[in-house]
Formats: sequence, C-alpha cells, structure tokens
Amino acid sequence: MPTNLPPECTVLEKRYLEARSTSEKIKALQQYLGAIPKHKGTERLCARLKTRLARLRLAEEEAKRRRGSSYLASRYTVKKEGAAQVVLLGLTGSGKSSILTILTSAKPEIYGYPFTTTTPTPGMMAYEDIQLQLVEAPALFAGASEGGGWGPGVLGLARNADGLMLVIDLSALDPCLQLETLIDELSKSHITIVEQRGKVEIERKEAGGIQVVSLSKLNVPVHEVKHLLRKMKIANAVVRIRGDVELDDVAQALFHKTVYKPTIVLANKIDVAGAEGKLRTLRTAFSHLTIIAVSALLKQGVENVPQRIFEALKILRVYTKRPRQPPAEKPMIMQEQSTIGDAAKMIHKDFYKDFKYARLWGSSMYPGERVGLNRVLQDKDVLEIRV
Ligand SMILES: Nc1nc2c(ncn2[C@@H]2O[C@H](COP(=O)(O)OP(=O)(O)O)[C@@H](O)[C@H]2O)c(=O)[nH]1
Ligand SMILES: [Mg+2]
Repeated sequence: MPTNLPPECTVLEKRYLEARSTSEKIKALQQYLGAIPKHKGTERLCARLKTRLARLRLAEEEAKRRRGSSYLASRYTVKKEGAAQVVLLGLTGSGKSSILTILTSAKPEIYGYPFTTTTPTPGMMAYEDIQLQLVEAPALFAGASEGGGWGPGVLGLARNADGLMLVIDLSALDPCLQLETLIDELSKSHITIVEQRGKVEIERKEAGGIQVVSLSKLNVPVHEVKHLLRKMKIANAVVRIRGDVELDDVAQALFHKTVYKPTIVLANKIDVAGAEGKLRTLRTAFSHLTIIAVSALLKQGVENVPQRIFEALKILRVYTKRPRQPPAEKPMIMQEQSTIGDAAKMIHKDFYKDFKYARLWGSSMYPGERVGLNRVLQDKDVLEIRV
C-alpha cells in the first residue's frame, strides 16, 4: 500500500479484507476505493482494486442467476407419478387445457384469452392397466428458450419429461409455423423430438488419457476426436460413439447434452372450417412425425391418444410373480429392449446377484419357458425369477 494514503484507508482496507460474503466484500471495497485520493501515485492500486471489484460483481451475478434458476426449476417441476410423465406443449390458446380436461380428471381453467395457464397442471390419464401423467405446461412462445417469463421453466419441464405432446391449433393461421416454433425452441434448449442418427457420450475421468470407443464404423478419425478434446483442455475422458456421428456432433456433446423426447403431435380443433386442408399441409411438411387430428371441443380423435403415446414412449409392462402365485397386479415399467437381467436388478440387486434362471409367460415359446439373463422382454410379459 502506498505510504501516503490517509489513515481511514487503512481502516477501510482492513474492513474489506475481513468481509465474509461477496456482497459485504463489494460494499467494503467500494468504500475503500472511494476513500483513496486519486493521483499518479495511487493509479495502479486503484486499477487493481477495480479489477477485483468487477470480479466480485461477476461472482455475485452468477450466484444470483443460479439461485434464480433453482427457483424456476422448483416452481416448474412436477413430481412424476404413474408409468411416465408426458408434457403438453403448445402456443397459447392451442387447446392444451381442453385436451387435459378430456383425457384426465384435472380441471384447468379454459378461457378465450391468452396465457391463462401459468403454472404446470398435472392430471392422470389411464391406458389399459396403467396411468400416464399428463402435465399441461404454460404456453410456449417464440424466444422462450432465450429466457424471459416462464420460457426456461417450461423448457426445463420438457427436458425432465419422459415424452411430449405438441398441441397445434388448426383454427389459427399457420399450423406449420406453430410446429416449427415449438421444435425450434426445443432444439435451442437441446431437446430433440426425432431420434438421432448417432450418439456421443463424453465421460470425464481422473486419469487414463482419452479413450474413444465406437460401436460402429467411425466417420471421424480417432486422432481428430482426441485433438478436439485436448484443445478443450480435456486430458482424460471416455468418448462413446454410436451410429452416424460427425466431428461437429462430438463438439456439440462437449457443451450440451442433447436429449431425445418421444413425441406425438396433436392437431387440435379439427372441427373448424378449413382445418382439414391445414392438416394435410401439416402432414406433408412433417411426414416424419406422428400427427393425430383431434377436436377437444367435440371430444373427437382422442380415443387413440393414450395408446399412441404409450407406443411412442417405447416402454413395456412386466408382471412379476412368485412360484405358484398369480402375477402382480401392477406391472413394472421398463424401457423397450430391457432384458431379464435388467428386470432382476430393478426388483432387487440380490435377484440379479443370485439369479439362477427365470420362467417367462407371454412372449415365451411355451408358457413358463426357462430363460436366462440376456433374454429381451416384451410388453405384458409375466416373469418369475428363481434364485
Ligand atoms: N373449435 C374448437 N375450439 C377449441 C378446441 N379446443 C379448445 N378450443 C378453444 O380454444 C380456446 C383455448 O383453449 P385452451 O384449452 O384454454 O387452450 P390453452 O391455452 O392451450 O390451454 C378456448 O376458447 C377453447 O374453448 C377445439 O377442439 N375446437
Ligand atoms: Mg391452458
């Protein structure tokens, strides 16, 4: 410290050094800076303290942002119930609340004016012997992913869901533009509704260098992947590549984890004049998506929705049983392609550890067929594990 500083500076400096919280430090540093006479001899000290102040302010901003997002996250999170959680997304007035009302016993408000639903509203929808949770999200809008209002909260809700239903309003001007807007906001939030050609997973490690594991023919040379990671100052990691992947996909995976959400599109208000034509245009433009025409008003077309979303979710039901007992009434919900081994682990780790064999009914060759850990399960299989 320059010796020619007035004595109060010593006191203020001490106060700053002793401050604990970031906001206390900022306040004390401002006072200290303010007390320093400005001349040639104190220039460097002031510059240094100003840099420190800027850093503290940045840290405070960052902490505020994080607190803000956790507030948002808690407000827009809905506890999962039933076999899967499916979020209804759409622009305002597309009919999300009306659809929720006819598919579940929830009673959201339905009004003729925009942005009626401001918090997520859940309801339960039955499909055969299981319940799927439907959650109406507050309306999405162009620019939602950039922040502002509940945009990030809604997209967070979508990210956490098991599947999505996109609701399009066939009475509004351009249904294609509506769907594009929804897909665009989702993709800006790194949510895709189309299963990706390839997949990249990057797992950071403590040691061991960079390892590239590919389950198929690799489009990019391993040394380029390694070079990219080193450039990003990652020295130890396992990179798992599946399917058709370019170097750019690897770069993307470094920054964001893109998640795939099984999705169906509900083209609502098929009852209004001109809706049929718009539906045809929509179907042509998005032929790769599952589009179901419905009228929430007339309760038309909705009968198949539970089955279609169940199929899209790619989940299956497995009923466990004990020897000489009837199967459990409530199924275990598993992902398609799950094996007997996965089911054993899900019941209890000991069932997997002490597994001897299993008996299978349903997709079995004959009732009670004896099967091993690697057998892939089908929907509605009945399973008895012997340990
Ligand atoms: N004609 C027609 N109107 C509908 C249909 N579904 C919803 N609406 C109307 O559209 C408006 C907005 O519906 P709402 O369910 O609140 O939409 P949300 O903002 O997406 O939740 C209301 O006036 C509904 O009565 C439908 O299938 N046909
Ligand atoms: Mg609503």
